Amino acid sequence: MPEITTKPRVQVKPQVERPKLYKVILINDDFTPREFVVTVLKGEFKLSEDQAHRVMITAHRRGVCVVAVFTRDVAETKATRATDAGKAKGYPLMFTTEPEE
Ligand code: TYC
Repeated sequence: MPEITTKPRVQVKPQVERPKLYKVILINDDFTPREFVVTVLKGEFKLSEDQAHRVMITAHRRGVCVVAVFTRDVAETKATRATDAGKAKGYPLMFTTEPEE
């Protein structure tokens, strides 16, 4: 009996896909004290003093800095909480989110 082999014509989509990841971005401003930015980065994003200082100084010098990458919900929650921490003190500190390429 001859064996007939067939090739699937369409690519099968994997059943489980990796969730899309979102960057949390820190925006520089002229008013929020550096030490406060570092405190928020340590508290909300669990960065060490050294990591938090590097992220803060990068945003200060370049205008923006990627803080970390999370699933969408986590990124949005952390960005909102960190922005609200600044608002509560009257600072214009701002964190945004953006999907990873
Ligand atoms: N530029 C602020 C200052 O000189 C410090 C700062 C750094 C604020 C990073 C926000 O995302 C920021 N006091």
